[in-house]
Amino acid sequence: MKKIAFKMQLKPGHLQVYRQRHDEIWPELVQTLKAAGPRDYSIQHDAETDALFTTMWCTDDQAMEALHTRPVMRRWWESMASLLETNADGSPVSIALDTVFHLD
Ligand code: RM4
Repeated sequence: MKKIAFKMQLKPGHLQVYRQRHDEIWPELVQTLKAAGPRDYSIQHDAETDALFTTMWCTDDQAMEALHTRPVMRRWWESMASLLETNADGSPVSIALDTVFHLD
């Protein structure tokens, strides 16, 4: 398994709605995410910059890549577009973060 870390950018003033959307995450999306294999998936918010730091353990790179084309993922991203900085294709802007220390 490998650890994946990246950051996304929340648009200012949208934390409450962003949190609520995840509290009410679609069961179909949860199933699709779990089937792709990430474990211990979490998103942390930096109140100073509105950056969203995301970490997860990944078992299958290809399944994770394939997630990006799944209709439910595309619909979720579409529903998130007013909250997050997005790319032209609607996916959230995701900047990879390098691990510089890990104590197991
Ligand atoms: C995030 C973003 C990610 C998605 C999670 C569940 O805000 O849309 O791409 O994996 O929600």
